[in-house]
Amino acid sequence: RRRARAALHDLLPQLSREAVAALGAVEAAGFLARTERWYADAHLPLDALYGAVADPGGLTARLVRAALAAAAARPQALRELDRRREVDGDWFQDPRTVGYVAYTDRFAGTLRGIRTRLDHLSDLGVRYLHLMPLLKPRDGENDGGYAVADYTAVDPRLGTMDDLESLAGALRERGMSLCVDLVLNHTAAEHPWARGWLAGDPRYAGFYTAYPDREMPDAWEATIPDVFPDRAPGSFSWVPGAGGGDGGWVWTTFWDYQWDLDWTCPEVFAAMLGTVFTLAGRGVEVLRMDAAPFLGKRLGTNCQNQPEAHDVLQALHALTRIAAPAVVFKAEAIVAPDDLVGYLGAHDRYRPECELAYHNQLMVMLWSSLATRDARLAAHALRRMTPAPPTTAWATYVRCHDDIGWAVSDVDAAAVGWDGPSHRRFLNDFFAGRFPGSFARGALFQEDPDTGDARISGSAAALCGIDDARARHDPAALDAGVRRLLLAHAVVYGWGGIPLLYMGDELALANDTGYRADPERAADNRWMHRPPMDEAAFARRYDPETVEGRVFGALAGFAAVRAELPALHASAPVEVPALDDPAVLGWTRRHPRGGRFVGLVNVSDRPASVDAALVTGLDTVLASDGPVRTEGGQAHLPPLSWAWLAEP
Ligand code: OTU
Repeated sequence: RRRARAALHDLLPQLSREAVAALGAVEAAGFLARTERWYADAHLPLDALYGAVADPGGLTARLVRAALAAAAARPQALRELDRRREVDGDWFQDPRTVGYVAYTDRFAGTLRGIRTRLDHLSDLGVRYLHLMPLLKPRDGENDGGYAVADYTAVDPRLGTMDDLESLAGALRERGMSLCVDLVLNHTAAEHPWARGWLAGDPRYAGFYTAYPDREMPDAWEATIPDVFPDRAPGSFSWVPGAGGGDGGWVWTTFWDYQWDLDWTCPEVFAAMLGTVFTLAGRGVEVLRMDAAPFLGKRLGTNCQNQPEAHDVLQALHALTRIAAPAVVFKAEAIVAPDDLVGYLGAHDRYRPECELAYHNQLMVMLWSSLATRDARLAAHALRRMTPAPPTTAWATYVRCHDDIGWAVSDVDAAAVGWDGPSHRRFLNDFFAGRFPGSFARGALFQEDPDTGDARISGSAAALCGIDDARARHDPAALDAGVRRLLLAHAVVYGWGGIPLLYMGDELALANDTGYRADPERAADNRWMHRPPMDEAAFARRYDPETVEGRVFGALAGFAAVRAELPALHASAPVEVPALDDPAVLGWTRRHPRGGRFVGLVNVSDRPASVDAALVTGLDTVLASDGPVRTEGGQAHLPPLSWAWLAEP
């Protein structure tokens, strides 16, 4: 830290002159204040990452100058946004913030087409729009856009960079922030960096890793679990011509056409920082840091959640604060609960990192509770999690575009008397519809023949029992399915943080089978829960007599009620009380400005109750079945019901 301070001291006089020349005196004052605030947060992780191969002071100074150039190139409207965010920097923690996630083509055809859907987003209270990967992918299979061939161009099927910029502006006028993916761990094999590296271009030396024989790949693979065991086992792929000789084993954690960047190379860091600045300069406000856990590799480990992954994120984050203070980071780290909070900066060093991270533990626990009709595991696991730091927020969600991996810790399972592996096996059987009496119609994803592990695909509606009930024409089962879907969203919207609504879930869209006819997608059943917008279902959204109308109306209501509850500001800690009835998950929040909040859901098909003391003095502000009834010292919850209560 002392050395970082000394390096900053040496840098400042010259940097001040450069900043005044580039930005003018007024803007320069802000830039220099940000540099002073964030310099050490960049220097220290850069030193940890690259101290052995580069002078950390020199490297940091170079990158701060890149931040200055990015600040100088920032359009006026974004500079105004920067000023605004210096005032309302907690916008992403605000209970008015609701998120929506969609594939541009499946939602609206093109980036320009998104304009026609803005009223739909406003109806749902959306203030944050994540458009799934939209940068130019490789031709052919592209992993849903996660195999990027050019970070500086938009997929021509969706539009252009100028379209992206003007969409970001249109969203901003509506108070909506645009979130875009940044794939950090790998590029497509066709990306210019990969082509340059393969051709021996010195500018890309060290960008990727190749080994001439199996010795090192075997050593690494001994402890690295497979991400895609059924079609892409192992973490290396043979590439002719790689490594300067006949060929080499190139690091490919995911599909063989996705080559892992080598983050031990400082030029990779500089190049990716340039990408961050490009997207920020177009008006992207939230960067979703894809596959964040995989950035640091250490022999003998699972090569996830290593200290280097955090160093990379922290250094990128600090430099982005200097260049474009309106921009926030969201970590995509779908990992075990104990590893998760680290991406929000709650690790041993407590350095700022991402402002947002996916709460996959809450997501997994919702599905586990619905399957078992028992909330004890959820209550236990959620209660013992390290709280999110008060300046950060969870992105809470019921369903995302990926498979569901059962992040149930063996310790948590044991605490409620269950066996971790058997419970995970049960969840796969249940959601694949193989367990007797299951209401779910999902499918196994990436079943591993060696370990028996698998994950689950399927739309939220299908996993809740709606598809099954529709197929059987069973109105009671349909009602139960709709209740499950809404109950899960009642938790996600009431937990605090940004609730993310996945396109189609507001209309309870069923599993999509269309992908099977497309050779580029047929082998990846995650496409069953990435449907195109169903225009007929969309047209029914205002009709409360339809399933679509019921779900849409309820979710719009959740957003409207939530917006008025200061206790749902993400800075307030969430607590999970111990309740007598195993069918009930409860959570409480207290905000100094907005008093107490209690959320309750009954995940079972029978009536349940909790001690009325928990809700004494609170009003029901939202509920599935009218105000919560208290009687005989108990508060009563009908089957598959939800309720939010708050201090009047
Ligand atoms: C992410 O997911 C994306 O969400 C996926 O759609 C991509 O296929 C993948 O990266 C590759 O770019 O392992 O099964 O902890 O869960 O990065 C999906 C993070 C994944 C991983 C996540 C990854």
